[in-house]
Amino acid sequence: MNINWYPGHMKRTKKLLREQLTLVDIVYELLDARIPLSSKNPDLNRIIDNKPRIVILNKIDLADPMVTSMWAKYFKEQQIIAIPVNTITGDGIRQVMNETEVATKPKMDALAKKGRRQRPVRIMVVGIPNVGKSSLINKLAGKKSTQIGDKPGVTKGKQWIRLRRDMELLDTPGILWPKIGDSTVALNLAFIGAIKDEIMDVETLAYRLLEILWANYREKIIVRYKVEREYDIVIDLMDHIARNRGCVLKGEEIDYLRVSNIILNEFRSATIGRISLEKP
Ligand SMILES: Nc1nc2c(ncn2[C@@H]2O[C@H](COP(=O)(O)OP(=O)(O)O)[C@@H](O)[C@H]2O)c(=O)[nH]1
Ligand SMILES: [Mg+2]
Repeated sequence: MNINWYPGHMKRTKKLLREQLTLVDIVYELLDARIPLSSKNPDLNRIIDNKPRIVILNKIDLADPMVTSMWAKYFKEQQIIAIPVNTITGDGIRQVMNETEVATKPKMDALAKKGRRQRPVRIMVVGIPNVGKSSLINKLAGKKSTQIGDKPGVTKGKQWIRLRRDMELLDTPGILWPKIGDSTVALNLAFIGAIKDEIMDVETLAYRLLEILWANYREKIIVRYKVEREYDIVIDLMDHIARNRGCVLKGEEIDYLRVSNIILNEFRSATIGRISLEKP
């Protein structure tokens, strides 16, 4: 279904990830707050082993705040630290740093006890494409951070970015492949734009999204598209939105491609409102 993730590519990605993991003390697992399950790679648990991990629910500015709170609670109940973050504004970043200190303290204390030289905590970011890894690295690095040159024994080309006196970050994130186990996951990833629209034609994709929004976020659709009556048939609702937005071709024919792009774009930019597609 997603042609970019053929087995050979997955195998190479996994190998690289394992190599990167040997270098760090803690992993930041980035998820999209709108679809925390669909944007998760369940294989990561096995690959990380017992390394400390912090789940970062990213793009909270686009997600339904009530649902994001439910997710934070859900992860907490499973003894997993999960922090809602906006990597563009930096909301939640301070909490990430505080939790990093707490989560790595046992290991750093143990090293000190063994008489090892004190060194900064080493961190890396992992996640599927488009979840915000580069944005997070940039935000964490900030302006003041200093690049630290290659170290002996460290994979060539890798750079460490000093975040604080006691923390450094690998400048290249670990890339995870999305786990497209069923069509719901594929759809969720396509809705947020994490995988190419090509998995399905844009019109079907927008139609499927509109079905979900009409069922779960009806109020927002009513307000955004000036809906004035009930629609039992979603295609009729789509026609209404098209006419409302002037997506009409010659002879009063509906321009489905144009209205579909409008719906997808306005969902992805949260112009329709802050919407989550998965609840715990
Ligand atoms: N609204 C919003 N957009 C974000 C956030 N974090 C990242 N993005 C956007 O998501 C897109 C993908 O981000 P990027 O860092 O390149 O993802 P990567 O592929 O995981 O490295 C970019 O357009 C970012 O500007 C966030 O917290 N909120
Ligand atoms: Mg990137």
